Amino acid sequence: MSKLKLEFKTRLKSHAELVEKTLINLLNDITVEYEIERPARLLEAMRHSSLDGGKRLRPFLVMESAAIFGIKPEQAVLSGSALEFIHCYSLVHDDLPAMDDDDLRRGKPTTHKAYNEATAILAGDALLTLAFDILSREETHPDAKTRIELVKLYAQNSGLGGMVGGQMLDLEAETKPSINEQEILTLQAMKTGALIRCACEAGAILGNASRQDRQRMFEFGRIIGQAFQLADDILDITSDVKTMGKQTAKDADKGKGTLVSLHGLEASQARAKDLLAEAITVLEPFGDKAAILVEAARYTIERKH
Ligand code: GRG
Repeated sequence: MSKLKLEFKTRLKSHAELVEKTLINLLNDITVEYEIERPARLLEAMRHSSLDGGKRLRPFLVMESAAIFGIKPEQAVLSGSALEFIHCYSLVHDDLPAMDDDDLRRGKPTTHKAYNEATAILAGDALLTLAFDILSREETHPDAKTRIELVKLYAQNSGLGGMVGGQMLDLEAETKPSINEQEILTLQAMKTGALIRCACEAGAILGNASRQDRQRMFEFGRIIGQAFQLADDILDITSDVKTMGKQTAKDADKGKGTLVSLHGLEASQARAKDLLAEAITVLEPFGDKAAILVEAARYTIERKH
């Protein structure tokens, strides 16, 4: 393994540990400022939904994007954790019977299976709102304008014109006889890509990057968001439930339109490689400072789960 790959793996692990510690702390029993009480069952369901699992890719991207602009992991971890909570909420709601109706997530029973539907809905709601509480806190960033910018970024990427909107398009697509490439790209850019792009741009915001550099991080995030979903669609076919910790072969079962179903496996694998090359080109102006992010892009595409 190359020295760089090893460093990437070490950082992926150490960032994930820092995120885990932070999430545990954010979900402790003690109420904060305006809270009245933290109901035990809801807190437990939120812990079940977010602790001890997942690759923590989104917070990793926040921390490593911020690192390019001289921000330490400890200074970016709260923003990363807020994004991870939004991601976890989306998984909990996506697994509900009204949506994907899944029993397994991150190798564990889904939240509605471990608790019940009502509790899972509330756990998702509370994770989402907690994310915005975190963003508003001074510990997240000392400058209030930066915090507002983060709030706007997270809200717009996770809501109507981002992830939630993408999920709506995805549900609608299931009822249509066919879906074309542009429709697939749009819904995937929203459903999955938006949070990944958000992670990369958040790093630039935390680091007070120039307009041009922020645009570069936006572009990098857009490309790897697309690559991430492509990899997910490929893994849906080539991997198994044990490796993924979630049900596979779902897209084909549902007759779901994906780029893989449209172009085939080989062409999709080639497209993923092209996207990696594009992502690397975008990072070129940052030189060695972006070496870990280049590895992150590689990992996004070559990951096994
Ligand atoms: C319900 C509002 C709402 C949105 C749902 C996230 C999502 C949108 C749907 C999940 C369905 C899905 C499998 C999408 C493919 C990409 C994806 C988000 C995979 C899971 O992300 P990973 O691989 O998961 O980063 P871990 O568990 O590693 O965090």
